[in-house]
Amino acid sequence: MMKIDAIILRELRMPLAHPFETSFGVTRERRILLAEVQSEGLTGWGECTAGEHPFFSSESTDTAWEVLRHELGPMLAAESPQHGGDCPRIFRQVRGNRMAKATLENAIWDLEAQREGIPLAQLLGGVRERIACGVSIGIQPSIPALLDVIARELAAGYQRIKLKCKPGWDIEVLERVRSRWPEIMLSCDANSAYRLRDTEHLLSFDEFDLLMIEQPLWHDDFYYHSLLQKRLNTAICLDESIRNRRDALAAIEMESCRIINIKLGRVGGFSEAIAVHNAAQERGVAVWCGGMLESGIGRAHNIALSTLENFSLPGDVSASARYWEEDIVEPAVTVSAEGEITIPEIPGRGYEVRRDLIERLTVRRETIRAMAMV
Ligand code: OSB
Ligand code: MG
Repeated sequence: MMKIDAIILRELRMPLAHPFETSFGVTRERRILLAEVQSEGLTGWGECTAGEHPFFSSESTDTAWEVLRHELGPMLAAESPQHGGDCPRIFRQVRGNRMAKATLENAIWDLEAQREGIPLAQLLGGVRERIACGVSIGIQPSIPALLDVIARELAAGYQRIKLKCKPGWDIEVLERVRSRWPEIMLSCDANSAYRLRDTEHLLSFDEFDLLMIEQPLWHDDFYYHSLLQKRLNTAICLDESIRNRRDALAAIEMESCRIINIKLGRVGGFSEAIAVHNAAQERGVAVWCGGMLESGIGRAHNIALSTLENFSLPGDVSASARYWEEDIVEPAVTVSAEGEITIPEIPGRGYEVRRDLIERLTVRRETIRAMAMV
């Protein structure tokens, strides 16, 4: 049993090293919500992957803060969980708010790994010593600017290039990239920027030998993606619409996609991420780990998750330096010239937290404790 002594919520402001543009907007600075869960002398950390605005999903930094502060934090503080996997039961009364839930559940898994004295990857059932890394490249001011970024990422060793796309930043971009690099592993991510009337246009993506096209249609859809997938040779990968194992089963059954992106926050934490992973594996569907511009804490969790067997495609799990001048973990996450991250062998999340830096970046904090017994 892990008695919870205190849960400390913080919001940090972290400017990105480079602005990140998707079909739904530009991010220049992250508002990162961290949870520090203290239990019997150990500290587990969790990061909320909600965006600054409810544009990727319905959660945002502010909604997650409220739900953590008033609902999930008090629920967890009143319990003494044994495993990270107990959290879905503890939080079952709260509907949705999966990114908020994942913040605390992942911190408990981190705590549990420390208590057991084993790496988090091992606690999760991971089998890899190294994971394969790709990059997600935002929409750029021009095609030449994009080509420069791609050249730099390939030189750094990344194994797969994913391009953010939208109407007006797609066919010509893919043509130019493919003609310069005919052989690279290439994919694109529309973040729901297209509609069914764009089907003919989307079919022309088949020319570019893409590994996949991620979430072309509505953020909450399976059916229309299945209609599109029937006509498209390129594999569809679903991101936004997969909220849990049942969604993964529905999408696989309906043939809405051939690949699944697993994000810890989007599915509500490690338990459900493992469940999605297993469901996909049993049905021969490959998965990879998505990213949400995380700080080193969320990144450490993504790295550990990516060691599970069916994470067979390079993830959007890249080096700290691509995002931050200074990351809040020590050592920073680095990627080898072969485009791999080596899994740390120390207990817990594998990266130390830089408390001094976190303190400097904190703009608000709140402590939650169990109500005193009367
Ligand atoms: O759709 O995968 C996405 C970032 C923010 C919101 C959604 C997405 C992304 C990324 C970035 O693609 C991945 C990364 O962290 O590098
Ligand atoms: Mg995506």
